[in-house]
Amino acid sequence: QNIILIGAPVDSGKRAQGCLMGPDALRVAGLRRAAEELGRTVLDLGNLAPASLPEPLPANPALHELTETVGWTQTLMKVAREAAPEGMPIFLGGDHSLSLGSVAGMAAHARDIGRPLFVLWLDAHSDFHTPETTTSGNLHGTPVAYVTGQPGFGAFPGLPATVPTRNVCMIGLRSVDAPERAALAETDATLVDMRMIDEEGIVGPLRGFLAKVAAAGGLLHVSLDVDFLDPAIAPAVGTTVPGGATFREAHLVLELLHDSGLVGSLDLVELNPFLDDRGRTASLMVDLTASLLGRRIFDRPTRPYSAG
Ligand code: DIR
Ligand code: MN
Ligand code: MN
Ligand code: MN
Repeated sequence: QNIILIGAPVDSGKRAQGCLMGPDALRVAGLRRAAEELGRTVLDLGNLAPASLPEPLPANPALHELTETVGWTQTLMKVAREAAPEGMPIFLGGDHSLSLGSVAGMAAHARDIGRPLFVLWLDAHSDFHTPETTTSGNLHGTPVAYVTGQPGFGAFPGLPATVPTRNVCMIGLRSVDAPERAALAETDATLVDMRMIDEEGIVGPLRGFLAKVAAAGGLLHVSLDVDFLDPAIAPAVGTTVPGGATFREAHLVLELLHDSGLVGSLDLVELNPFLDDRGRTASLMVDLTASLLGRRIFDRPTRPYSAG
């Protein structure tokens, strides 16, 4: 299957700047070559720009850069839906507000082909704020709420298809704000926090979710926030939270995702190259992507995921 690289230098989703350099850092770290070495044909669409709205939205002091983020959402929703029939889109962020558009567009694509979209959110944060509950005003904390159809997103494009919260699995959680916790408690999303990973390992919850996706004939979108990873191995992110996924936990997740054959699209988000240390975070994100695309030590018998 072709790989379609989509540069999304979104930097409007939070105050600290630098994620606009993310797509180029991922290219310099060798993303194209890694995919080609695994036998993929790679098409790079270059870096996109946000749509300009006919009129700027009324200034809302509670929300940072609303107009620009809405413009990005329009652009990415459209490009995702158009690219997905041609291959596997990889969205090169850019901060996590790019997922407002990438996931909305992939949900529309999934509806176009008659399959349900599932979302795996690999992140320290749940990103389940709405424009009404956010206290930071940073819209990178809102994409899961938007794509699942929570209220308060009137300024954003209407969704061609929403993702039911039961189709969402979050792994790596360790920073969830009170309104997000309360709202998530009312949903049937699968929530895997770091304590669960400490107690039971990361494989069980992931396999359980993949079995559910397979049983439903689903298409899986993976959204990988740099801060899913422990800051010791991934310093290049503005919102580091201690106690994240280890090097092997992260690779194992992406290796299992490869074996599942269910992944249709990927976001690589929140990489801030200005904060990196000789490119090591960018390189790790590329290596993790290679694991998703089938880089492995030895072949193993594949375990099929089934309803049982
Ligand atoms: C935080 C940020 N919960 C906020 N979320 C982040 O500002 O609402 N997500 N950093 O990855
Ligand atoms: Mn900004
Ligand atoms: Mn995030
Ligand atoms: Mn995060």
